[in-house]
Amino acid sequence: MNVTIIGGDGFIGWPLALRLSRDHQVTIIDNLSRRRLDKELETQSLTPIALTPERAEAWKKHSAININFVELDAQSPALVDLLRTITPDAIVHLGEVRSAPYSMLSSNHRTQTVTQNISTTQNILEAIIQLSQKCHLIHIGFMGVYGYSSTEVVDERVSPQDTALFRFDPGSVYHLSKVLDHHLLRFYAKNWGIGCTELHQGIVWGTQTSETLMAPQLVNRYDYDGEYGTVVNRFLVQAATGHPLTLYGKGHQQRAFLHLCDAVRCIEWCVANPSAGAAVRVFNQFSEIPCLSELADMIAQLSDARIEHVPNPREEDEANILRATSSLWSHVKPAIHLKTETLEAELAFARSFADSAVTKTFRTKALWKKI
Ligand code: USQ
Repeated sequence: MNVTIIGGDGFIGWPLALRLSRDHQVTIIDNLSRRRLDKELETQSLTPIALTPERAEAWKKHSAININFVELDAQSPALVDLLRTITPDAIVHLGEVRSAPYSMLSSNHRTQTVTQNISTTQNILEAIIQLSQKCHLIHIGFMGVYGYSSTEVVDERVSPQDTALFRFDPGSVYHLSKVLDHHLLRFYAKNWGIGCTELHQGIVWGTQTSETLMAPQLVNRYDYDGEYGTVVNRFLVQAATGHPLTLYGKGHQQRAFLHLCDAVRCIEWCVANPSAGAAVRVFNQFSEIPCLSELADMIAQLSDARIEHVPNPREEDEANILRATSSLWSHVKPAIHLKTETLEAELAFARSFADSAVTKTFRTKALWKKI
């Protein structure tokens, strides 16, 4: 298959590009905005990531596989002509501003997240309807779109005729933009017959996959700062650098999690098994739902780190029960779980780069109520 990954230079996009290129012809389209955001946030990936052409060159050297890279903003009108030359059978859309705290930093960040994410998704859908061939769109949504009440979250296929909506209750502007994306996908599927898969992922943790481990220049990015770092990877770097683990509020929040290797495997399965016909197929994608204080305890025990109950910068229930299932489990069983041995290996990896951590970025600047 011919597969285009929009946002293929990012945290999930890069390891996904490497994996898919083993069986498919892969093109990365990326505007490299995630790298520029590091400058704005005065942080950097814990791991020293190579420039995109250098990464692709290193992959070619180690695997003899070519990955095409085109630097382009997927909001650009030039996207359609580019896709006409690529003729993709599938597009994986990871090209969005992808952080809940970042989206809540200020009025500008809220506006940027909504406008950029919605216009990118719509431009991709517009481009697909101009293509002369069928193209399956895989969009990455997140479990956070459902919110965290006690209602069970099931995934399902949504036919173009369905008028019932999922029960969405986003907790950040970023998650709100994913809800708006969902409506775009449904409308384009209904009206133009586009086949879409939407993956509602849990919080992805871990950094490396078997491919990114093959050479130092292939290493994946590792975010740990207060805006782009997600909770497990943040706790690991905090523990690795001898800092307290910043548990927000009571820590009785339950969240869905997934290791990066399993995230890549799930997307790989969706590429190989497209959604049939005109519909939005929705899968939840996670491996387990622990409570944050359990996670903090596990990492604290491995490292002797102290747990600090930081006043919660977010508007969220600090003691919820999340009940969810995933129909994707009957096709792809998650293989890596949040347990002592796996966290120990991740902690050792974080320790090997601990000297390069910019520890002043551990504190978030994103306050949910800020005007
Ligand atoms: N938390 C802490 N301490 C920290 C950071 C976070 O206790 O230092 C808590 C938060 O209050 C929250 C939970 O950990 O209750 C998860 O926070 P997170 O930053 O790891 O994840 P979240 O804000 O939900 O959003 C992140 C990414 C987003 C992705 C989402 C997956 O910003 O890219 O979509 O994870 S999900 O939440 O399943 O939708």
